[in-house]
Amino acid sequence: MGKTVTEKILSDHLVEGELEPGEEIGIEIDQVLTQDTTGTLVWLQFEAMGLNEIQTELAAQYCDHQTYQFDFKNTDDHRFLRSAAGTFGAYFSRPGNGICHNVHRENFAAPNKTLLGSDSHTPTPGGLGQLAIGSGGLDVAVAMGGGAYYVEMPEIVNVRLEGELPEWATAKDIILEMLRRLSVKGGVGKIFEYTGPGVETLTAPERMTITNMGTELGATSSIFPTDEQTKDYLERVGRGEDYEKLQPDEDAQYHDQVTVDLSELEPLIAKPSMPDNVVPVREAAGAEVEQVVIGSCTNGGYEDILPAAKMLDGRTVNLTTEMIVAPGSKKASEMLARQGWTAEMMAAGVNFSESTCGACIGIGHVPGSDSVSLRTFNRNFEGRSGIEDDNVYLCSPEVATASALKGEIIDPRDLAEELNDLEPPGLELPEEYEGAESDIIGPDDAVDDGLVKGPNIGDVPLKDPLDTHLQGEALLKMDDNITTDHIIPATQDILMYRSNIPKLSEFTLSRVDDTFAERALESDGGFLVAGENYGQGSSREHAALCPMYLGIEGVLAQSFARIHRANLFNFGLLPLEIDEKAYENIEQGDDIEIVDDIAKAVRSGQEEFTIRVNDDWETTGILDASDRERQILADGGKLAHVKQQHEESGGAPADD
Ligand code: MIC
Ligand code: SF4
Repeated sequence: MGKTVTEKILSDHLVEGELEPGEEIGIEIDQVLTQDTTGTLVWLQFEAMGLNEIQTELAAQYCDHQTYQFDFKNTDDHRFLRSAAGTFGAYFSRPGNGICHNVHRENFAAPNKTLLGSDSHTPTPGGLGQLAIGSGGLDVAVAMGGGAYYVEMPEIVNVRLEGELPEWATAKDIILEMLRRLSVKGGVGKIFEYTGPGVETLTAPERMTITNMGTELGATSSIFPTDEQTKDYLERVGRGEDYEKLQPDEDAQYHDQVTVDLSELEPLIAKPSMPDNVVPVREAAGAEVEQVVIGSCTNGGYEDILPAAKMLDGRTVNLTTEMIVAPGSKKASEMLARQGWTAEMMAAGVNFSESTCGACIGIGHVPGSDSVSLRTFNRNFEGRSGIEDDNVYLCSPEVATASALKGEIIDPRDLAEELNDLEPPGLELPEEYEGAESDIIGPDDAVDDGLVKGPNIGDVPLKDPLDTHLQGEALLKMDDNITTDHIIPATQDILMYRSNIPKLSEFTLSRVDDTFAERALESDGGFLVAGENYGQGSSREHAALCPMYLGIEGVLAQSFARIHRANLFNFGLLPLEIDEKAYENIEQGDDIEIVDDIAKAVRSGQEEFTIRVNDDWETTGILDASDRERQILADGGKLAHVKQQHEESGGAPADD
């Protein structure tokens, strides 16, 4: 039987298991990436496991999320990351050099390789035929030490692209259309593999906008085949030799198919406050816009900003609208500056930011109260922009720029009609992605100054092995689609404690209930209760580690998002699936008891657990876990488990 592109890469990298959907597989990782807000824990855990040298072909440490360094704690984190990269053998991308996904695709991403990253948008280079997966930091640390990465074999869905995009419709509209149809849960347990005649009409950067935001579908990854467009992009970034042809076999079998006719697409927009709340721009038109931001790992590339620059050329941003451009990489910034576009945009009223995630997680450019902000980003979860009750819309750079010119949400086709001389800017790649390389320090050039830890950088707390008996209060009951931004928000006041777990834990779930952390600490153990898709969004393992630190024993939810579920195992928290009726009947404050001898039952492979509520009624919780995950859970989390394995074997941290 023929193979899909995903199966081809996976079979080349398979070290354990079979490529059967739902089965756990172990794969070898070629490249890893990590960033500043998840990276400190990655290296602290790498160190705690007794590892001393990177074993993957390539490891890259980026400093991109909090580059303004408002607090010495951020600066100390960056210094620690530089020293860790140097000590253990990773590339180091300096603060301000750009967003990890943008810099990685320009410098290292390559077809037919596997990439694991401690950031949920790691699948971005899927647009170049790389199989890239986001995970918690501990999984990245293990992979860096030479251990396999374990993941449930996803179903492979064929996304067949037909036709060609009409004027003013963009790659962003393709992924927004996918979100409109499938929702933020639609990709859980799936890899979206793009095929069909529409593929060759899209340049590699356009493909990477789609694979980047496949994360918002909840997908394990998204990938394109490789072809002349891939080769062309790799040549322009100066790495033509990395090209490999990768196409699905003609008789490849997919588990499902979605067809998108590109020629039927129009400019779309995701309304507040979920990326799947998608409508045609014309349905949202007329709302006054106070802020427009172009940037992020989704649409912050040179190719994304150039159309905006062309649309702004000789025009002025509306007087009551602020327009900010934050290029995704310093190279993009440098190129736009050298070509004169930066000056044109500034003259039009644009405010330039350094190359950073920044506003995407509420660090800088926080919208005003009761105002609309239009962003070319990938997430608009409530409060993520840095203000509660925000009104953040997600759209393409073209829609964002048209709206900045008009001062209200407008379909660029309608603005073109109003202005007469506004031409569709189209998409143009530079001859060569040219820029200074001074901000990437290779492992051989690193300054050897040991691990430099500031006073805010603590140890990673460990959990005891699983108890035989679990009982405690349902400390918090939550709705569907709770994001990791709810569990551990990423705004500046909180982000600076990412390397200090006792302090960071004080903010756990504060966005849902600001008494939670105190109540959790006071109670002796306890549970979280949630609806569907609990823990969607970011890969931050702090969203499992902090509840663990506060004494939470487990989460009872209708379903879990993939990365967060893995993080719960990694930190020894019991993730039990409950049905809708149980979810409805359990109230916050109820007493929850897991009746079975939990440690024994988890190790032995038991799937159904009896949950007794208020010593009054019972329901069943399902533990859907592999043998490996069960051992990790029972040992009190992956760090304890891997340390033990490593000591026993004296070798690589294989955690099986
Ligand atoms: C995000 O987009 O939410 C982040 C911030 O990039 C996170 C990583 C983090 O929490 O540090 C992600 O997507 O994994
Ligand atoms: Fe950075 Fe935003 Fe991309 Fe996350 S989604 S990596 S915060 S730009």
